Amino acid sequence: MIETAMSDKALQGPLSPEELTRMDAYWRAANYLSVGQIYLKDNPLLERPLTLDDVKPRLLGHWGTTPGLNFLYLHLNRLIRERALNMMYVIGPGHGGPGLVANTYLEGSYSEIYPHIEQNKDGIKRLFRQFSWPYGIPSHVAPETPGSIHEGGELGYSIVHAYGAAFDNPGLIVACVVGDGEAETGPLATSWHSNKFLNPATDGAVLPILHLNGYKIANPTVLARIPHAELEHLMRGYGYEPFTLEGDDPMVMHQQAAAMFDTIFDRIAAIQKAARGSAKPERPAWPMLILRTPKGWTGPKFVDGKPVENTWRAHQVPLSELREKPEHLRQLEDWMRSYKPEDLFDAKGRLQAELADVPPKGRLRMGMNAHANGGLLLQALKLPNFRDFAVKIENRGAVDVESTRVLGQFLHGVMQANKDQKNFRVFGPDETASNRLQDVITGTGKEWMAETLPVDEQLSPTGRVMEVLSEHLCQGWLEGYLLTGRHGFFSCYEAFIHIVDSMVNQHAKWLKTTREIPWRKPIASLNYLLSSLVWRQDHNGFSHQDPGFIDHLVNKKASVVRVYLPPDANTLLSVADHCLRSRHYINLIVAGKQPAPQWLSMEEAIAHCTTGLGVWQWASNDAGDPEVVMACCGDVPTMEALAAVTLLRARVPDLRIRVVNVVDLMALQPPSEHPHGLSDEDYDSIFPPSVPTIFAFHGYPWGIHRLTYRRHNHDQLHVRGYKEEGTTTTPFDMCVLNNIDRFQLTLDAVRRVPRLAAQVDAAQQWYSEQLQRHKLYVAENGDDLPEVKDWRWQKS
Ligand SMILES: Cc1ncc(C[n+]2csc(CCOP(=O)(O)OP(=O)(O)O)c2C)c(N)n1
Ligand SMILES: [Mg+2]
Repeated sequence: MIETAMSDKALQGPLSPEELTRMDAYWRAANYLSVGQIYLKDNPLLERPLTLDDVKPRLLGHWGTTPGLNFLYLHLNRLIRERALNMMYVIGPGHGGPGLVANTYLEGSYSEIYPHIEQNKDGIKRLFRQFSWPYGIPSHVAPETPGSIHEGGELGYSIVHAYGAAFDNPGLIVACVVGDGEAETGPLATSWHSNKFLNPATDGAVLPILHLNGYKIANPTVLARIPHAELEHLMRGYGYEPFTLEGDDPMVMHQQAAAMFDTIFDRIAAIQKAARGSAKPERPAWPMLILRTPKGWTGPKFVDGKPVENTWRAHQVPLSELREKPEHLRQLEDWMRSYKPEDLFDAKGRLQAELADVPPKGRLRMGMNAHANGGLLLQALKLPNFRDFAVKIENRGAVDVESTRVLGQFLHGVMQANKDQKNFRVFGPDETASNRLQDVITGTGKEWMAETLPVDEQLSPTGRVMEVLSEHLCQGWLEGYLLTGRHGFFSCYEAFIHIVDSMVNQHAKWLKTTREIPWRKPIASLNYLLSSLVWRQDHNGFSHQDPGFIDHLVNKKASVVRVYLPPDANTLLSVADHCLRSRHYINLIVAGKQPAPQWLSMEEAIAHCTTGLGVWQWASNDAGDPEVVMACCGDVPTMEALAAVTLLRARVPDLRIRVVNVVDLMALQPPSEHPHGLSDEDYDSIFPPSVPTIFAFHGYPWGIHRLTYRRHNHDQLHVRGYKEEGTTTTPFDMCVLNNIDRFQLTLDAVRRVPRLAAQVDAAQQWYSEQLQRHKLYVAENGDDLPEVKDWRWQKS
């Protein structure tokens, strides 16, 4: 029989003395198992006095946030059990990994997923030993942790992930713990606004819980050191109804937490009921909780004479010199025994039977929530036939089309086909229409729960296009949406996608790791369209010119990233269809929105995308034996390369030119590096090792060198690309500034083909004249030379 002394105050509240006793014991069990994971490799139930042999050689982990996380998990468990709620958790301070491992172990989900971690003494010993241990489990709420979609390693994304999970999941409640340090980050600060995009009738609920333990690693937190009223005003200003729970007496806190959570969940239920019975749901003031408890609650109060509990010193491992200071070992033992493990576990190491009913059962356990293993719930998208959206090609390059506008029509088809299934959304930082995808908005509108005015267009509380001027929110919402088993598409200006570089890193890590965890099922890929490209920043200039996201992604694990640069609308359609069907990748599509020539019929486009790169026979005259390969990747570089081919033909009519276009960038890498890599034989037959290749690339030229440095023709590969020269100027002048223009490519070819050595001086002279003509013309007229602007492809 577990017994606990109680003050009068602790008896006041919704919990009966028995339930209060049980809940506190359960919390102690979670805290005990958390401390055990950080410190012990043996003697898991403290059946004998603790010795240094029981302690891990390296003490790694974070205690400070953990008792608060355990407290919240406990009280959420009670709500789930009493109300049969469908709830998942997102833990911003995911460094409190031991707490989540402890709780999923106590509720049984951990042992179901990892049967070797049994519900007995041996199991607890393994549970302790594996934590932060080589080839064991990481110290954070990692992909290995049951019930998680969020590692919380890089702080700032908890709320945005929680909202992404809640969209289109009307039955789901996402409890989201936000660290008070985490709350200082930019992405988190803007994430509160997600409530303007959540429809209480058709989406689920997010309960943000600000974990105000007062400290970060080495400092107080801003939100803990402003007057409490100011903090509540801040939350009200963000549109929430704040509830505050503050204290450090566990029994009193349990009662107050139970009462407050009852009120909060009544509020959520009332909001949803009202919205779901209304023709026009309004934006409610959703409840949020401020939990003000000590950092390192219930841990050592003082160590070496310095205060630890309720200070930043509690952040990681409060007693870290066990080997040097016998006093520390004694303190650790006292600390662990203060939870009374002998009351919590039976002689075999099983949780006492009377505590077994504290957590919910089966699928209701947060560690077992199917939404947190989104691949389990994933339904394939219904895709219209992308061929139906094809651009007709009568004469190659004869008609200009905005390729992304065609994509927008296809995406509109995708949106309509999945209207009832409600598992597809498009995200963008206020640029969907600017990137010419506006057709996707038609019929469904843009999600908007804030005020609307008569001047507004296409805003709707049930919109499926998500537009907010925060790349962080777009990225994070989409990640949360994908991780819970849905599909999406993110379009962004090329230069500004770098804002989420770091978030992409984290998502790529998640994908890489989960691929290796058998119980995690594959999820839909994260699809990017980058448009408003470096070469066509007519309105903006240098600030908007940066193709470096390609380089950023290429660093990631080959099993995770795919990069496509379709040269025209039909290849773009084929690539987009492929990406929407794919699983567990990050797909990057780079395609222009400006009117541009169209090259391939639909069937040719499909064949080209299937091989990833190939010879464009219709543009080549090499008869299988080229003297020069003109390679290109990206829409503008493709046009310049083809224009250079026409100029070369005029200068050297008998020059045997091969044109190669690359649509799948990773095909350039050897297959040992990337699964899309062309075999060396195929590569050598396309880029013969002894033949010079002039390569016009959309991005930074070094990227191509890096991908091909092991290829046999690498010494013959000469790449032109963006080299950080730019301003507000004409489209062709951008090419000239970066030496990727047709005149330069023509000169490059003449220079590199040995047979043309005698012509190099003349070609150099011609090149200088062209540039002079170009410069004078654009400076005088503010526009490109007519022969450039009106250039059209001609076969001969
Ligand atoms: C973006 C980011 N910057 C810095 C860190 C390093 N870091 C890890 S924990 C931490 C303090 C977090 O404080 P808080 O959010 O209050 O968490 P808690 O107090 O609950 O541990 C910091 C700065 C990080 N993980 N992510
Ligand atoms: Mg904190």
